[in-house]
Amino acid sequence: MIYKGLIKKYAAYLPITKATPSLTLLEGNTPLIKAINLSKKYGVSIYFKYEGLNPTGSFKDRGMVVAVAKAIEEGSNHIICASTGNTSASAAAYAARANIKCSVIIPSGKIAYGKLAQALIYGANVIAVDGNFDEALDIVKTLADKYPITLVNSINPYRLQGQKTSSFEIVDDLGDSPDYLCLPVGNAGNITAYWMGFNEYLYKHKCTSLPTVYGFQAKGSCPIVENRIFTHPETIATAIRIGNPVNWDNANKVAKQSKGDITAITDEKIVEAYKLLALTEGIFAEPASCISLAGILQKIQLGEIKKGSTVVGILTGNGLKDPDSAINNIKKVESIACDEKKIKEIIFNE
Ligand code: AN7
Repeated sequence: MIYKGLIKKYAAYLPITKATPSLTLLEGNTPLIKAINLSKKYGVSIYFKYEGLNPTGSFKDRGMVVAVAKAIEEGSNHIICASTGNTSASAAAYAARANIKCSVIIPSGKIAYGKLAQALIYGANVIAVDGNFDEALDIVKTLADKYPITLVNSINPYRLQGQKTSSFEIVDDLGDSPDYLCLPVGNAGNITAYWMGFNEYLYKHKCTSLPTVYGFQAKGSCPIVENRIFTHPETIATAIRIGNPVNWDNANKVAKQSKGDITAITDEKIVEAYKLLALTEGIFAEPASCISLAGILQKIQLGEIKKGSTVVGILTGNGLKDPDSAINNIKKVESIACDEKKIKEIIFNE
């Protein structure tokens, strides 16, 4: 059957009515890639859900397509969000597709270059502020309360509805839930959405069990782990540089109900995993996404992820979003004369 996008495919599971406009960039339907080399090394079946292959290069498209379709159904012609980058790229693309206005507020200097390029080329009204994500979100909430403009951050319940469809795809691919699900946590919308998805599939007898969910925050930006607001969150993983998560309570509920937890990973370990994923599996994901692999390795080492089990790590965003992180973390390329002998020496001596 030809794939017609997430809303069509999962209409029965989504808050869709006859009045919901059909909107799609053919989001979802992303590959679940087995990490063949890492699985062999650790004796664990490790799979990656490569959400970086969505139309704007991140998982945000799943929720955004539903949020924008519902906004239009409800008569809105202008959406707004605060963003660490990926939400703004996605909002801008779907607004362009649907022919409505989009305004995005981003923390100045703290979003990856590719994401900024996307928001601009899709024609959003991009406002960079001297402040972090949390401060930008406060303003967006106030504006959406006062004026006729629809907020599409993950406070908007349609976002999580769309995002839960990734769980359906994982179960459909594996034949059941994995033993463990590992993913990054920023605003904790995604972890909440995945849990909803697995529970809904369990209720509909599409799977027989639920995964243990392990969420990971960056050490310099881990409000849920330390149970305090971070007023100055810092991490190389700018996507999850969030100090006061919207879905904080839900993240704790998911951890408790699934017998998992939310733990912190240092930037050093994130960068290690970022390189390892590309080098050993040929998969390029942005730093925030690679916290999933860093977390998997930590849980294997601690014996919490057992040998012989099945693990799914969520790679939330494409590595191409953030070329600076790659270039800054690998040795510099020096240019030399275009000379066969010199090049030969380098190639065979490396
Ligand atoms: C690649 O774009 O919050 O825990 O404004 O871009 O659901 O917030 C991005 C979050 C993980 C965290 N990985 O997901 C934004 C934004 C990537 C991300 C997360 C984000 P949530």
